[in-house]
Amino acid sequence: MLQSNVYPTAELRAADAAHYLHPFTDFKALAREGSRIIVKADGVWLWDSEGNRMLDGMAGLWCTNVGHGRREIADAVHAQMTELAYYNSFFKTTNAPAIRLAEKLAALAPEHVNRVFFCGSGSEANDTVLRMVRYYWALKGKPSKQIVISRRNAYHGSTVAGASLGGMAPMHGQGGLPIPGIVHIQQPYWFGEGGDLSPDEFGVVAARELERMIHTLGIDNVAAFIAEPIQGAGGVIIPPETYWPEIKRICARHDILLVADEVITGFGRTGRWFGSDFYGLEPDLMPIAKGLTSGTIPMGGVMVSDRVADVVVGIGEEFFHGYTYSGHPTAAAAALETLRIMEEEKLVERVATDIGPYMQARWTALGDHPLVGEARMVGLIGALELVPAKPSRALRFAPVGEVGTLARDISFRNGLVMRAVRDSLIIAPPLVISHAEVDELVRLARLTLDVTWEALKAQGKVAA
Ligand code: PXG
Repeated sequence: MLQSNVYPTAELRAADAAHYLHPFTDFKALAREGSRIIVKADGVWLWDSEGNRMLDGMAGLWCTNVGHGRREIADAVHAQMTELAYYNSFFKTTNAPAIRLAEKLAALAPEHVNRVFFCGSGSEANDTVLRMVRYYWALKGKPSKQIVISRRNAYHGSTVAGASLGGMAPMHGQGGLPIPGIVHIQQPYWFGEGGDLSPDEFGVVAARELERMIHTLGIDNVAAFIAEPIQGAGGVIIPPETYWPEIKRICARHDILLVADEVITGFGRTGRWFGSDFYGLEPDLMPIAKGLTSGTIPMGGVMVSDRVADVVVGIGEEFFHGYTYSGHPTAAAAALETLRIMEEEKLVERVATDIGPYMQARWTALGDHPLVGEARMVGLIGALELVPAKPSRALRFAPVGEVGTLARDISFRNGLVMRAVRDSLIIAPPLVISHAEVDELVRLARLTLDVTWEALKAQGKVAA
């Protein structure tokens, strides 16, 4: 067992506050409250420097799909680093793990997707997307097709292109984003924005906004539409069934490239290898990252369809784009081992037919709690919408986000890591989670709801 005195928590926290600028963090609040120092992880479990054990309901940050502490990946990385830790893929050079990984990804991806451009993260993948779609249309003799349409409350990364493609208003508010040439339409968030429409009616209405925007901008000016098959960071927004077929129709009709951002939905999260398989999207480009290496080593990529590759590879001369770490051999070795584990342990099938349905049944049963307006889950990605009263979707907590954060903090204290988005709680556990661990996760989630409910009752924010 971990001993808290092995890690000098107070000293580490002081150094953390003095020197380490954390991502997406309110620095004053962090310095006031002190950070939690994670020191060890195994399977679905995390330990902090004070010896507390927590169930990792978020698979790290939607990425440790094969579970923490996989020695096989450490061994593969060790072996690769001993042989060739790094070399680049510029100047007509390459390396064996990157080649094997590209070949493997082509085999796993939908039929019409057979190539990959490697990079270091999901954000870099989406920077690549922006450059590649514009390059594609220029090569096709349509250089005016420059604009990418995305959605409000989408998340596509934190670089300038990633944050611009994303639809997060607070991110746009810092630093004058989005950059020109990127516009945003309605998201298919029925629970929050569907009004009096049925989910199916709303799905069509939200999708048709794409068609309206294409007409407003002019077909000759629109390069692509980008979207996550299921929005992750935006709050696990699972679109109504009518949404994707209508989007597909609109993209095909107007000759707009469809980009499915698979950074979260890729690698088994939905019970298929890709969210695009789950929804039958047939996208032109698929940014990937996270689960590709199960979060062990940073790596991303853009999977490229034959339609785009035939132009970029077939007609193009040199695409002036690439990263020092494109096709990094050590990262590729981690990815190959991750994919080998996924196949050996049949993790995708497991999510589709075993642990997925098991968890969905238990998770959605939390919908009976007085605090829960909707409990939704596909594969192993889900959310609970917290509301002050039932059955209405119209009643919400004000100000938005306070109750979500309160519940998230209570959940941490109970030993379950969930993520809060607005006033919802998000879950996306490692795909290796056992049935007993699902039972424990759901027990802790219900405990969190009960404790939150009592706290809100004491504050007069819900009916007694
Ligand atoms: N696309 C999607 C769909 C993502 O979810 C990125 C791109 C960017 O990937 P990188 O590797 O550059 O971070 C992401 C990342 C959250 C959270 O709080 C989600 C992400 C990143 C950080 C925080 O839910 N998703």
